[in-house]
Amino acid sequence: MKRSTPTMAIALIMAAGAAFGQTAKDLPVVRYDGQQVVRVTHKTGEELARALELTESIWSERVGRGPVDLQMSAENVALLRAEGIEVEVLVDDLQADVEREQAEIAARQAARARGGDAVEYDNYYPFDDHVTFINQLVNERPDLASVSSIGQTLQGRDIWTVNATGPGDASDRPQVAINSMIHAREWITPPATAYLMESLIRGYDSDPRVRNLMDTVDWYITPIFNADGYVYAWSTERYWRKNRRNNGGGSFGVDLNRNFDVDWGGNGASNDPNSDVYHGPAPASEPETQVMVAFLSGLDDLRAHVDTHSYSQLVLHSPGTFAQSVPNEAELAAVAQEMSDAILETNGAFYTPQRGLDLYEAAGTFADWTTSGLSTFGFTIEARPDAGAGLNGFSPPASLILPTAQEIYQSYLVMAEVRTQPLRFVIDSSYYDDFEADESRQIVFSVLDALNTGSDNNVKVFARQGDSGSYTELSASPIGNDMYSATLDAGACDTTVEFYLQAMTSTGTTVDFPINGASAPIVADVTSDVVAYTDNSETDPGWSVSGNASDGQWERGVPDFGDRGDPATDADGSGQCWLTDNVAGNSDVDGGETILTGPALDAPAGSRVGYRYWYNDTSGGEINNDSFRVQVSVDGGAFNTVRTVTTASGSWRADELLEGVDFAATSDLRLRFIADDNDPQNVIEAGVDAIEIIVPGDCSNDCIADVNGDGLLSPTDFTAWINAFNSNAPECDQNNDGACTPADFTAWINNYNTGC
Ligand code: 0X9
Ligand code: ZN
Repeated sequence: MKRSTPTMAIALIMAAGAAFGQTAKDLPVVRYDGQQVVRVTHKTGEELARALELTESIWSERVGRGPVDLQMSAENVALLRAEGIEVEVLVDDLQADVEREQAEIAARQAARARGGDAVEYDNYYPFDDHVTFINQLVNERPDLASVSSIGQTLQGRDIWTVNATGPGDASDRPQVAINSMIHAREWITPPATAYLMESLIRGYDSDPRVRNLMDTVDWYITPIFNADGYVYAWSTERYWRKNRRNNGGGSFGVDLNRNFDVDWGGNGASNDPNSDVYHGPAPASEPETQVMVAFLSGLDDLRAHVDTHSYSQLVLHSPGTFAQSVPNEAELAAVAQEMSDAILETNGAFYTPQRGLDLYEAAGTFADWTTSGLSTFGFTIEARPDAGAGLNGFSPPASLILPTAQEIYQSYLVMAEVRTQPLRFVIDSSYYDDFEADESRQIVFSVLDALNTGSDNNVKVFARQGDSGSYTELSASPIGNDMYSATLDAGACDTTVEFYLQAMTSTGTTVDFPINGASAPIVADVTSDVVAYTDNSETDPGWSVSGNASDGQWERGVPDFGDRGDPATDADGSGQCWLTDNVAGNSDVDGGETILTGPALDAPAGSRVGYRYWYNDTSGGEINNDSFRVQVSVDGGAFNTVRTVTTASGSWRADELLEGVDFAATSDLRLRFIADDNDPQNVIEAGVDAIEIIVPGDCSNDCIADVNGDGLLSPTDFTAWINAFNSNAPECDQNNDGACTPADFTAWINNYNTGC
């Protein structure tokens, strides 16, 4: 491998002296004038060797097989071309690209709303902001998280590590360790761990899955492992990779991901201090490596670890070199597959699961060391963008930060579940969001063995109306594929339904979900919203299709499943939906817009529109050029765009429109769904289904004496009141004194006579 530091830059580094001011306004000092990033498609080993010889720095994951991304001077690119080697330019002028990125970061920073978090997912943030954000989160919930320095970097910076776990004694809980930013130029990685910390800490109260994982797992999260490198990449040299070791002779940096004591010095690591993959003078020679080794070795039950990198969209597992033998390789592969699936389901991005050595050999990596040295499950994730996206992979557009953080977060959760939970319960919150008062609701969930190998049994649901009293055991019916369904009664408006799931492992242990079942159940709100209109796409109430797209116009039907990112089924299970170009194979929109305009609908004041959509633009061309837009006209007048979706959904998504929008009752509410192909190269697929008009109910208008909630005042409400009294249910309280006493009987009679 070649040295990574452009020679002409050395003097400038010296001139920079100590680098201060980690803000986007200061340009990194090292310049990349005359440098390009190119993709070389080599046809022989000689061609690859020649390209590497002329390379300044290797950017790509895949050296050895297939095309490789290289940073190289324009002159050398010309040389390669002249020698007949196939070269595609990804970044024409790297210095201009660094300046573009820095200007964009500064502009977004300036435009940012005041009072936000120190780190958000709309921009790249320097070291200090990440440290501020960590402290902000920990200070918000000292009952759930703490931060400590596990030791110092070579230059004396703290390696901050957040410990997140639910309240109570965590000493018996297994541990999971996650880190990012081991390679200084991989700026999209700290947002992934920031998102994890934020979701665990801020989601604890509201998300039962998070609560379960916090109450059963002791999390250790190190967002910025190579702190010196990250600070240096912001201040001085944007595409720096290693730590900041002075190797002597003008050479700097040890690759921390070659410095661990696992096949140290083996294939894919270099003994040249100038190399980007320099393994250092000895195994764990670097303070950063030593700190991490000592810290993780001190954990008594480490179940899994992820080292988060970029780019190329991969989930890698051991072994990373042929010299290593890894007894649990098959299990590692199975977990990597689950992680990749979880990522795909989040936003439609595919991360290839594979063995590290099948990518290329790399000796002394962090994740191989956790796998072998600590006998745990270590993974290397390579974040977005995809190697084929034609982008500067270390400086992708900021629009990729949020989807990347979201999908990698899902893979962290799945990995933790597979490695720590005796059973995995999966329930989508859309099944229990907003129960409708006095109605019953079907919930669907799955119960999986750790790796979905064994069988589960005794699946039960326990539920109660309100937040006190005993739970009723409900039968959960198997509906195939490890899935179960149960029907829950909602009870009165403005109350809650509480429930938890239960199953028995193959070894006879009963497990509740969330873990503390009856004492910390899933809580669903009960509202009196009414669905006043539904269109499940089985008939056509008057939709029309227009637009200038040359192919791929909206059609109604049962999805004709292709392999280009369109849905396999409709959204609501009725069979049909609206889809762009409903054919197998080449089914996307081409050359413009296809517009689906709905019939005039009745909508009472204050109502909302619910619908489900599908959107994908995962292959071909530039990402984020195309869009799926939703427009509404409430009064027969102009259409306003109320949604613009540019991130692939990868699954049917539920959305609601007009929430909080003031409008008078209308009989002319119209919807419009536009799938827009701006980039002829790009495959764009869209779908729409399950349109609803939701009319908000007002719980205070509910008649309190209508105890059984059937909308009528009748003697059956008397029996219902007696039952409520006997079970101490919330409807018992007729005089609104917060208690259920015999005085409520007189109150019920009064309420009944008043007729509410
Ligand atoms: O080479 C690395 O350190 C990692 N890739 S990166 O481009 N982010 O530097 C991947 C190492 C994965 N392990 C193996 N390929 N064996
Ligand atoms: Zn890396």
